[in-house]
Amino acid sequence: MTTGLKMPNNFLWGGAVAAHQVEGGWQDGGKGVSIADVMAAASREHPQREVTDTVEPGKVYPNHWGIDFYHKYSQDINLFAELGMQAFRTSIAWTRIYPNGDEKTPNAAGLAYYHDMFAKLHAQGIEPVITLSHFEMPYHLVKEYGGWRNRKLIDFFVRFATTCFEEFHDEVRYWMTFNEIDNQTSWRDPHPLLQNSGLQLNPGENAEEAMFQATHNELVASAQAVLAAHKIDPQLQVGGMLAMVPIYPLTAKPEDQMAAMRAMQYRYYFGDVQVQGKYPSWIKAYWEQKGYQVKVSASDADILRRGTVDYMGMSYYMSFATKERADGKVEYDEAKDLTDNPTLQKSDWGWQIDPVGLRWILNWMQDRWRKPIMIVENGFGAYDKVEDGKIHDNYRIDYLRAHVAELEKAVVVDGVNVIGYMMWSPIDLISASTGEMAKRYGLIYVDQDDKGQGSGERLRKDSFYWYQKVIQSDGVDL
Ligand code: BGP
Repeated sequence: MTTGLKMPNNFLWGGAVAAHQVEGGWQDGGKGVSIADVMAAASREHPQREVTDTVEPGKVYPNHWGIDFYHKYSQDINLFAELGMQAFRTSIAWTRIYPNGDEKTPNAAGLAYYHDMFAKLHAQGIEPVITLSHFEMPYHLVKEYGGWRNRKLIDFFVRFATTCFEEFHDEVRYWMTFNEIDNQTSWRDPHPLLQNSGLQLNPGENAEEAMFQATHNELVASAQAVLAAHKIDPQLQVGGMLAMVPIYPLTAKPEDQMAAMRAMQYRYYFGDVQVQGKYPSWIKAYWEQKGYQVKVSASDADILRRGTVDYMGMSYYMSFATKERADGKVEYDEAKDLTDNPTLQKSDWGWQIDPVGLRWILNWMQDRWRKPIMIVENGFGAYDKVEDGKIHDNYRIDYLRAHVAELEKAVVVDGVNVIGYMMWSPIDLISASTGEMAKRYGLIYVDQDDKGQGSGERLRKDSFYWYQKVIQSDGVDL
């Protein structure tokens, strides 16, 4: 055992999933088709998940079955309670509430499903924490409207959010609008765009300009949702949610420092807008230099100013480094210039492991935004082996222990206002980037392979017992 620092009594220890990665039941209860439902698993021919217009025979669509949480949530919540979880983060699948996204009235069966899930959680003393949009928007909104490039999406999203706040405000206090809205700055890879904002690029279209417009519309929708929530119930806490990835300068060379600062500005302007209610100054200069015509109306600016978030949710998995560009230009495009940090080890999927980076980024967020922070994802994807019904996942325990230790220093030593830690994930689920089951994150093993075959049985891994003690001891027993 390692001795950690005691965390505050009201600190929320928990675990996180997203609806499309666990629920399955993709056509049950009147659910519509989401973007995740038409994403085939990555394969050798398609190293990134392919989006197909219809469900094609021979392709694997793992989100159709998830881990069957749609039917098994009661038993899984019992396991979460045994683990000692105080909070459970999931998303409300938009397509269960508004199957196509543009209906006027919600689907009663979808509302009933989440009412029942929240009742089960409360009966076990577990607080639900809800994301409204987690890579699972209605596919109809992509096909019919072109995704978030279209301002009509603002109204559809706000209608969905308002329905959720009205329905569930007595059951859910903590909300987040868009999961990892910032990962769309990696715009050269089409997937962040498709998964987040349903953006399919037109031939010849400038991807970066399209990204700025779509995400502007999302930011306005997010701010409007915050305003709607506070009007319905001033107790509600609505946060943004960002993938926090420290981008360090590779060396002490001033040009490398400049490159790293630019990369951080570029990725985290979303947080600036959501917390400070306006775009940072660099962005307008940048749009002008590039000749981008991003439509930001006066009323948008007013909504952004008023609809600032109550806290910031974040995921943390890894860090990157960057250096001066070969052409000497100081550009903003982060995706081009990220490089490995030679001081760090990587996971089997090439994700660089950096526990100290968590303490670093928590301090950075506190200094920049001065809002409460909720860690709503942090975990380790790995291949697991079952031996005599046991899973000895020391590598996962090592990862989590090192990260929790740094989180505790950030809170206790540095005074950063972190209100919760929801690890990813209490239970194995479908990987968002690859569609694999084999990339396992869970403390609970699910007997199921990449094709959905297996008994579906749940087994407690060694990490389950480890995290149980962490929670019981308020973070002291690491
Ligand atoms: C985050 C997503 C999650 C989750 C996690 C792990 O970006 O918010 O949905 O999947 O990453 O990523 P992956 O499943 O691709 O390994």
